[in-house]
Amino acid sequence: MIVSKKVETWVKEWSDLCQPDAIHYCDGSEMENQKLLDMMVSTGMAIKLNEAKRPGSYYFQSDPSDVARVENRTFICSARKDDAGPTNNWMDPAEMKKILTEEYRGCMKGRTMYVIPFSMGPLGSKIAHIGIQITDSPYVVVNMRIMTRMGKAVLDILGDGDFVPCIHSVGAPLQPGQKDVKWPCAPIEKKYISHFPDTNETWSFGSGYGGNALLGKKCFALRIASNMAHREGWLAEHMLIMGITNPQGVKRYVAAAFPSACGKTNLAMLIPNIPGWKVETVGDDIAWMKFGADGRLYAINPEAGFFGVAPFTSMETNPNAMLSCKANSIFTNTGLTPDGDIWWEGIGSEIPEGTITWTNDIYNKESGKPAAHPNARFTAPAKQCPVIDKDWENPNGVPISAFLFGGRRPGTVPLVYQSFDWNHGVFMGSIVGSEVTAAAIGLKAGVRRDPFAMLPFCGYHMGDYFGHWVNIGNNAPDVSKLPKIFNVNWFRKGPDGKFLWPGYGDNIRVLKWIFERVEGTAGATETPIGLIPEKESINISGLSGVADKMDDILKVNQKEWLDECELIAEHQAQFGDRLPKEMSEQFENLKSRLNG
Ligand code: TSX
Ligand code: MN
Repeated sequence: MIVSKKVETWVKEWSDLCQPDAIHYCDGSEMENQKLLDMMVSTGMAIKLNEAKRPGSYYFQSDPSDVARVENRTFICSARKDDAGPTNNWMDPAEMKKILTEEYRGCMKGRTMYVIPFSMGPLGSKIAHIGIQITDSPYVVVNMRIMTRMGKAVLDILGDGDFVPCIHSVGAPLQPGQKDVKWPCAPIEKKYISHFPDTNETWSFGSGYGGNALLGKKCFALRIASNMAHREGWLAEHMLIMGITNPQGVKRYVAAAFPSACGKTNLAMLIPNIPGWKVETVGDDIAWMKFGADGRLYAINPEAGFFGVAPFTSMETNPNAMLSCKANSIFTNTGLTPDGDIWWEGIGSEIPEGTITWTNDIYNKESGKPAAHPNARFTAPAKQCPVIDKDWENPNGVPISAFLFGGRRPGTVPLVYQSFDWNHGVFMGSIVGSEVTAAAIGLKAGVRRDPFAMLPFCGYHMGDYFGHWVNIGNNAPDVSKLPKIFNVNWFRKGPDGKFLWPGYGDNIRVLKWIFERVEGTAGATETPIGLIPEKESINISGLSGVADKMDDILKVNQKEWLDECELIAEHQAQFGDRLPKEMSEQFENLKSRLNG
């Protein structure tokens, strides 16, 4: 492979520090991938799944201490603490680099250093960016091969150009003769997921799991890219992208941001319950957006795969996700059945006798322990999704007509409402929140604010981020072509504690209203919080028992919203003088509309 002097020098610098036994430049080929998988099977790190049931697929169990992103070990190392904002951990970049340099010294002893050139976005797209990840984890290599465009073709495009450097080590060097474990990693206090926004770098140490280790995803495509986008005037967002086609064949694309556990992947692959409508998937997690020459906002999915939560994904809740991981997929921390397939809670079938749990025990119902870890994942190639959009790899992206925000809100928030204008929509994004149970966060239960679903992913001050969204509107080439902004809530509950709205495939009824608002053909009623559907402008034909609930599903209650305002005030206060004046104005306007 032809490697530029720049890349060679950089790799030399890191291999001198990390002292691996060998260096391997990844070409991305099928043969290389198979060799790595075979090697991991032979060392016991991976299990090959039954070729007849799950062709080309592999099973991994992580260390029990390394099962999720570690937000308390995630750092934004901007020059000034103020620029990281109140919602990020900050450390001085020089200090962090000093600590990590010592951690990285000799950290790859007994291991191979893999050099992974990757593109976030279609190769050669003007919206795409190239990174190179150094890692000592072969598991990371085979996942990055699914999640990004990876290998030789990327270096060919890069030439001697700039790339985003991503350094990763599991932080578990091997002494001569020391036997490896199936999932090497470092203890929690040695884990660091650090970002240097001023130099576009990511340094990750100590974890092999998901967003901590597959650095193209949350670290680069969101935390670093949000900084690049802020400086350069584009958007790097935690959003799915989907195409919606109406029965007349008119197609519009929407992008949607939801906090975790709201079913973003399910929405991205939704199978409509009303005839003639079609949904196609561009992406399920991240959107990078820039204005096109025609003045519209265009989005690409920077990823090439789905890293989806497995539990409760089933042929009922999301057949397209199940079919995406039918083959050539990686499963981490699911259960493993005796016939060599995977199983998880909510997969839609009884657990086979003798299933092995993610902790490598034989499943025992009485223990109360699940077979799959709640954050168990499938890594599946996007191209295997039955409803992948024909333009999902279009280097120009797809034009976005609407933004959707939402969360799990058992009360207060109606099924859908539209913003009055751009800044009001930005305000709606800025107050996104989701109901969490006490167990999930170890704090008091209630609404957890997750503005734009970017709380764990915005690589700079959240107040400045709101300002950036305001600026995108102010600087838009043509305000009339900006996406329209909506908030949705599939999770409102009635007095009986039951969900009012059927959700899933019936959400197309809401998307239809949004589509028709974009086209200018559906009616809306003004309320203090925004525009809600006119009675009868949401199609509920064929839904039993919903007609009587529509008033509750759509109601905007003054008292509930005045209470909500108290929470919004608390939320806004944390941003201090970095809260854009436009956001304070929006809040004042909301209160006066509620009181008016
Ligand atoms: O993903 C979900 N979506 C979006 C689908 C496109 N979920 C699962 C959330 C956890 C990941 C939902 N859960 C949705 C939803 O729209 N709605 C609900 C709540 C709900 C749960 C069960 C029912 C209805 C609503 N069952 C019956 O009505 C029978
Ligand atoms: Mn996500």
